[in-house]
Amino acid sequence: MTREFELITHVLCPYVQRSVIVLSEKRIPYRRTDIDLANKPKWFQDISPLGKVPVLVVGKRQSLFESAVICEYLDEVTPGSLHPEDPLERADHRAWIEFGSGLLNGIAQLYSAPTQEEFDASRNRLRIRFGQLENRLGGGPYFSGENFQIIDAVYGPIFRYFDVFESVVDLGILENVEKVHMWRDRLRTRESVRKAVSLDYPDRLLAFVRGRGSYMSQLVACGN
Ligand SMILES: N[C@@H](CCC(=O)N[C@@H](CS)C(=O)NCC(=O)O)C(=O)O
Repeated sequence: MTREFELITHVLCPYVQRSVIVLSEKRIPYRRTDIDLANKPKWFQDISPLGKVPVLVVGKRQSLFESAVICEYLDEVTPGSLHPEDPLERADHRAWIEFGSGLLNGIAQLYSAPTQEEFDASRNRLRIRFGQLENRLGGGPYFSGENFQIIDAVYGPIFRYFDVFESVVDLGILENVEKVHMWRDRLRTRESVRKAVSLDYPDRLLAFVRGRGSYMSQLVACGN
């Protein structure tokens, strides 16, 4: 494979982390370019139809957007596979990857909720979702058993939010979900997952949440 890859990223973005983890798992060389999403460069807007990261620039002319698409593409153009061979199982993984994107939206609602009432409502919705995930999981250690796959790259960044949040505030969301816990623990120690963010990620994430002016901003400020 002789293509050159550049990943356009943001330091906090969980969708970026998915692509970074897949790049790392498949040992694909690439260049990473962080951008400021509050001040998007014109060249970025030209290659990102939705104005979102990640974008994967392939060679000199082509680029891809949407993290799930990027992960599958990277998987397909390199040896080995991080996606199930069986079409039904693959489709099921895609569905649960989408479920993971829903969880990310739920987490954003949680840390952005302006009032305690809305925060509690977001928290309850997330509890229900993680209960559904618990019911779907098998014996582990990864989503589909022994092998780390794209879907594991999707959930590593989701659980990372809770690692950081729970270091300063007791959210009580991931309760009574034993399989989720075991999966989360396994992902936390996976090298590709650990190294998908910089060492100062927890501080940056907490600073970001403190700056939201939300109910959770206050909780994080008190607990820190
Ligand atoms: N569905 C997209 C979501 C990507 C996304 O929401 N990225 C956020 C950062 S985490 C973004 O770039 N937001 C910029 C904006 O909406 O202006 C994917 O999977 O790639």
